[in-house]
Amino acid sequence: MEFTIGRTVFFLEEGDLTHQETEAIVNAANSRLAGGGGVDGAIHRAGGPVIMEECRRIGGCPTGQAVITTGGKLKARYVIHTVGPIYQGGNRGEAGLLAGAYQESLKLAHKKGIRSVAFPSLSTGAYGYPLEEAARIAVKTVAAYLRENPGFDRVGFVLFGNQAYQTYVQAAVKELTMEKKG
Ligand code: AR6
Repeated sequence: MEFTIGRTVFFLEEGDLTHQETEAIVNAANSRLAGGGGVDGAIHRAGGPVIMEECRRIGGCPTGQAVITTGGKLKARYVIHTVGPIYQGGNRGEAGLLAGAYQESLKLAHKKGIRSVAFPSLSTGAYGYPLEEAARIAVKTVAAYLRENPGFDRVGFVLFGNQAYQTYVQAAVKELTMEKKG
């Protein structure tokens, strides 16, 4: 599914993020940049050891921030590693940190002149963020950033599995329809 936000195509796809041909893909990393399971594991497996070598040199990334490495053997030229919050009930600043992870990833892409970016659903696997609430924050934050920063051609989400895909579609329809109404 695709929407237009300013001059940017905002897309939602079901699939595997590691197959994306956007200039950058975003990794749901941990603050030590130590690798792990989920999308992080898949990215390092598909991209090869050069990504981990760069992660080691960078050393770490605080929650809600982002860093960038090469994409190694991936089709994407870059991997932006960001760290979403571990969900602890919702009263520990999780929403702000999750929004921050999306914003900082896009800020870093923008600074590097990257024109297309694909995100996974940050924090909704091992980090336990409830999917609907995370989808709402993700779509709202990325859409707001694209409205204010016109430098991107394509930005969107690659969702793993139909449930995640449908949840993001619902969040996007709601958010972008509300926008049209005013
Ligand atoms: N493509 C797209 N989405 C994927 C893929 C894939 N190949 N694989 C999994 N997902 P998670 P988190 C989805 O756990 O919750 C790691 O160990 C998955 O279904 O990858 O932010 C890190 O090292 C889920 O919807 O990330 C950290 O320690 C979403 O990606 C920790 O997990 C995020 O799930 C980060 O946890």
